[in-house]
Formats: sequence, C-alpha cells, structure tokens
Amino acid sequence: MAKRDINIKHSDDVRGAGGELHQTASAPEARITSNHGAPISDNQNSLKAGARGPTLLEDFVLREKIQHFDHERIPERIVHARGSAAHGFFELTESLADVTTAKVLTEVGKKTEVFTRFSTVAGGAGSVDTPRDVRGFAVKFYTREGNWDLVGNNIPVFFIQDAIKFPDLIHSVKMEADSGYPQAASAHDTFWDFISLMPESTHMVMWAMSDRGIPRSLRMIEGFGVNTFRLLNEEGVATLVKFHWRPKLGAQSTCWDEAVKIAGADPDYHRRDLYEAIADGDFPEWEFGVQLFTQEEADALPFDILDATKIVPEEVAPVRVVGRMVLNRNPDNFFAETEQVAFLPTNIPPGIDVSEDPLLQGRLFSYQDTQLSRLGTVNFHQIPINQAKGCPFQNFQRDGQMQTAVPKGRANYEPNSLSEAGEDGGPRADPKGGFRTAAIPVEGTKVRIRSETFADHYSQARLFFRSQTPPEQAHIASAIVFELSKVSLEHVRLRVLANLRNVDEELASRVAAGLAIDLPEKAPAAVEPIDLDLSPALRIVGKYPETLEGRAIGLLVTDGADGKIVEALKSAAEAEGAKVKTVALKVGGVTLKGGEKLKADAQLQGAPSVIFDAVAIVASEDGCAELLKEGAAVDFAKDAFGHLKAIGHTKEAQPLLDKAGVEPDAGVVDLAGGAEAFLAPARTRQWDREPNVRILA
Ligand code: HDD
Repeated sequence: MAKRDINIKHSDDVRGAGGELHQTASAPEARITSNHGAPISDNQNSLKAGARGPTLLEDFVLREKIQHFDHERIPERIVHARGSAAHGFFELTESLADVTTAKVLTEVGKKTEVFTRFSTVAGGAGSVDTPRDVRGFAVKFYTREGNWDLVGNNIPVFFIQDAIKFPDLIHSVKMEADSGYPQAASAHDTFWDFISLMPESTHMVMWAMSDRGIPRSLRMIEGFGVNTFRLLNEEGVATLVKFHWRPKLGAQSTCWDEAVKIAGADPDYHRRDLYEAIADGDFPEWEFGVQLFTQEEADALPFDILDATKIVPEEVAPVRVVGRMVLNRNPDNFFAETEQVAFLPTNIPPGIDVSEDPLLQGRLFSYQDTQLSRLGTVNFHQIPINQAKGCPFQNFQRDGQMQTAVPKGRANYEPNSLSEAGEDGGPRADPKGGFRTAAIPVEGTKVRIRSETFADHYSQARLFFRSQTPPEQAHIASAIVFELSKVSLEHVRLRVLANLRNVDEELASRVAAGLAIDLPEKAPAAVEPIDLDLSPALRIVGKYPETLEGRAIGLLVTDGADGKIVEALKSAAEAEGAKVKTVALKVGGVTLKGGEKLKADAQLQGAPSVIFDAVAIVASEDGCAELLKEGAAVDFAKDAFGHLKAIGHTKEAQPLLDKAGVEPDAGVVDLAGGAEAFLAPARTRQWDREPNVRILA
C-alpha cells in the first residue's frame, strides 16, 4: 500500500456538553487563522443573531472562507486538462558539448531537478485516465541557465502541420459543441469529420489508433519532443535535433476492452499507479536520447524535417542515449504544483533553439498566452513550481497582478547609469552567455501556403502500419472499426476509408469488412505514397522486457484456501518487484484452511481483474462454490482471460473458470505446479490467446 505523508495538523476539537466547541490548539503555529493572520476561535459555527437566528453580514470569518472556496477553481487547460505529475531529476550520462553549449546537456553526472507532468489531451480535468488518446509528456528542467520545458507527447508526430489548424483540431475532438458529449473520446462525428478532411493527420491517427493510445501506465510510455529543434555549439554551428524519452519498463499497453472497464473500476488508474509507485520507492525511469542531423543530412531525407507529421525512423538516424530521468517525489499539493505548473516551449536555455516548423512556431505564442487566462497574471512565473529554481531571475519587468517580489531601488529601466552614483543599477544583458538564436538565413515572399515538401501524407502512415506485428495491426484495424462505428455520418466513414486505401489496401479492406460496408474509391493523394523501409522500432509487442517489475498481481482468495499457496505466490512475486494484492468477497478477509485469518487488501467488487496484470484464484471447494454465486467473481476470471492475462488457479477453482469460459492454454496455470509456473506467463501478456477471445478486424 502506498505510504502517504499527511501534513495537515489537527487541532483536537472537543465538543462540550452543550455542543460548544473547545479547541485545544494554543500554540500560534497550530491554530487556524484568517488569510490575514487573525486567529480564529470557532471554525464550526457562523456568527448568528441568536442560536437560531439569521447569519450576520459582519461575519468576516465566514465570508472569507466561503469567498475563497467560491474561487478555488481556475480555468482548466484547454487541452491536456487531466494530468498527473511528479518531481525528480535528470542526469546527463554523455556530453553533447560538441553540438551544444547548454549546460544541462554538457555537464556529465550533474543532476538537474525536473517536474514532469503527464496528461491525456481531450478530456476535462475530472475525466478518466484510460480513454484512447495521446498522452502529454511535459518535462520542466530547472537548469542553471533558466527553465527548459520539453513539452512533448507519447507519440512522435502530430495531427496537423500548421498551428493555425490547432483550434479546429481541438474543437473537433472535444465533446461536441451542441450536446456536450462525448467526454474524453475521439469516437464521434466531428473528430472523424475533421480528420477525414485533413489527410496530413493520417499518420498520427495510425499511432493514436495503435496500442500506444491506451497505455498500461504512465511509467510505460515513451516520450517525444515531436518538433525538430536546434542545438547550438560554442562556434554557433547549429545541429538539428529530435528528443526522445524511453521508459525503463518498456512501452506497454492495455487491451481496449480492458481500458474501457478500467475507466469504471478506477478512473484514476494512471494517476494512482504513478503516485503509489513513487510512494513505494519504485521510481519510474526513462532514458533520454537525441537524434542529431546536420542540415545536409536533413535535406537528404525523403520528407521535410520541419513537418511535424513525420518521424525520422530510428533505423535511419539512431537515437543516441545521453541521459536519464528518474521521478522520485510526489507533489505535496496537487493544485499548487500539478495544476499550476505552466509549460512553455519558449523556455529554452542558451545552446538550444527552435526550428521553423510552423507548428512549433505557433506553439511559441500559444503557451505563454494560455497561462494568462489560466493563471490570471503575467506573474505566473513567480508561482513556486514555475520559478527558475536553478538560477536567479532578474530583469526590469515590474508590477502586475499578484506581484510577490519586492524589488529594491529605483533601477527599473535600462540603460541606466545609477551605479555611477553608488546605486544598484540592476542586471545587464550577457551577449556571450545569453540566449542565442541560430543564424539561419531566412528570406522569402510573404505567403500563406504549405510547403510542397509537406505534401506526402501517406508514406509514413503506411510505414507505421506495415512495421507493426500482426496483433498490433489487428488492434489498429479494430480500433478504427470501433471509432467509425460510433460515427453516425455515413459520408465521413466512407471518406476515412477512401483515405485509408492510400495507407494500406488490406487495412482499408479489413476496416470496411469490420463495418460491413463496401470500400469506396481511393481518395486522390496530393503525392503518391512510397514504400519506405520498415521500422521495427515502431512496435510495442515483443519490445518491452518480460518482467514482474511494475506489474500488479491480484490473488482472489476464499475461505478454506491454502495459505501456503498464497504466501508462496506473494513472496515470489514481490521478490521480483510485483505489487501483490489479496482480494476477497469481504474486505475483512478469509479464514484459511488451517483456521488462520488472512486480511484482504481489497473487496472483490472494488478490485476487478482489470486493475491487475495477472491474477490467481486460490480457492477451496466450498470457497469456489461461494464465488460461483457472485457475478464479480465470474467476471474476474472472464476478464482476466479476455484481457490476455496469466491466470493461476487451484484445482478447486476449476468450476469458476468453467463458468467464466476460461479455456486451457499456456497462460492458464494450475498452482500445484508452484509459483514459478504462474509467474512465467505473468511477466507478459498472452498475445497468442487473442484470436480465441475476440473477433479482430
Ligand atoms: Fe500543446 C498544452 C504537447 C501542439 C497549445 N501541449 C500541452 C501539453 C502538452 C502539449 C504535453 C500539456 C502541458 C502541461 O502538462 O501543462 N502540444 C503538445 C505537442 C504538440 C502540441 C507535443 C505538437 C508538437 N499545442 C500544440 C499547438 C498548440 C498548442 C500547435 C497551439 C497552437 N498546448 C497548447 C496550449 C496548452 C497546451 C493551449 C494548454 C495548456 C497549456 O498549453 O499550458 O497552449
């Protein structure tokens, strides 16, 4: 169980016989005060004209408390509203001094504090954690040269090529404007209408429909800076760069049906997983890597590196791992830190620079702007989580709402000569160590057009689809069938299919068959797609480590069960880093075979198998008879089987498996064979089982 630090100080409230309140807090640091410091004598009763009389306007204690409460919420982020974050550090393991002067990328061994926020994109702040969606992956490095915010996603490409399309994209995916639904879902008319009219989105749609759109854990997502950036070295030479994060636990996903059910079982599934892992000392870790290119190398690629709908395959330009990030501390306060953190792609230290990617160029404006409506003032950089902790910040910007700094002296302009009179003249620009912009030659006629080099919308979508393993391809096809089945506009479905024919004819046919509609004519492509060399690096299946680390195992235990089996499973699984929870019909637990009591970690109704990676049913004959009467027990086994999980069971549990339709296979294991027989399949998912449990497109 996660350990929580609860910092709230309780003043022992004691009620007298007449209901009057006696507070025992007397030390000044323990007593409640108003926001302005006045000690409060009674936090339970408002000031009234008589015990049963009306409340008095005079009651400033009541008014301040209610008024503050009334204003507790701030506008949620227009996108990425639902997020979870943690503190940690970044450690450079290999210097990039040849290509950049940024200290954070040149000082090997130096640990730079970070604050990292993960998010879904479409849902509101109170939505669930497991919809099919892109995941945000935003890292704030508190470097010695100012904050560096690498505001990326778990998918390396984007839906659109130009920032001017962003409001349209987001309007289309959010709940529909008239009805206000669906929440946190792309499976609806307006999203697919927009997508089908924007062929450039096809590549990212492939990624979003793949298993990457339904991650198992935030600890198991990759991260990408998406846009191309530049690094600048001492000589001012620029190198193009793409940034990558790779989770130590590997990229892993849930099954779609599982993700849907988790949303009901535990809407906070990812948030809880991250929080508990960190609280338990299982610190999530990522490798940090870069792909570097000279301008000449970039020019030789068959697509434009400024086009955010394109990747550079790792097989073409390997990812050079130069650091790692470890998240090792939960926020103390969700609002103050996770909610108020403001990421800005414009936060970049000297030695890193932006590119002309038109999507990134728009982002450079949008984030600063949105913080003003979200956090309400130009002084949002003074909020502790946003402060440049790695170095001092000083300039002549002054005043504004919620100004908390108290600058001294009269130097609030520059140039000034106040120092000549012995006064503090304030800071000055640093031409050598200050932020530099890559001296990239730029000229042209003012035009509103998209570059011809951005016109190939399908080759990389095809590359992505064809590089997947068969189960992953089937998931993509099935996901598109699911989404389009929720689309009510027939012409939109057809337009998606017409576009898909440019990606892969077989994919288009599978989706059409899954919808039971005829394939329309192929949509004309601006540029005919080409077959690129496949990139196995784009897969998930077969890439992640088979391990119990980061996995949760549920042991469904009944009265009369053999305690030795429970103990053996628990200790063997925990020794390998799994989290084990006992689940029983009643939370008080069970009486084991020998008469001893075993407390349950969770009641069955609240701990369905969807929240575990593998399950074991340790039942006695009578215990199993009880389970047969409980639908949640049948679902426990049925869903574990359907979600391709290892199932260990005692012989006595067989009737439950039969009722749940669990068929024998390599992942269904008799616990008489010992703990290892169960733990071996529990280290991964039983992909081979999938064709037996569902019809895939
Ligand atoms: Fe964005 C938030 C990632 C394109 C406008 N974006 C936001 C967050 C992430 C991303 C992870 C959440 C940060 C947090 O946790 O607070 N966005 C991306 C990526 C993009 C991208 C990887 C493509 C490469 N974004 C993008 C465009 C625009 C925006 C093209 C506008 C033109 N994004 C915003 C925003 C948000 C935001 C409206 C909402 C909250 C915030 O900025 O702070 O300004």
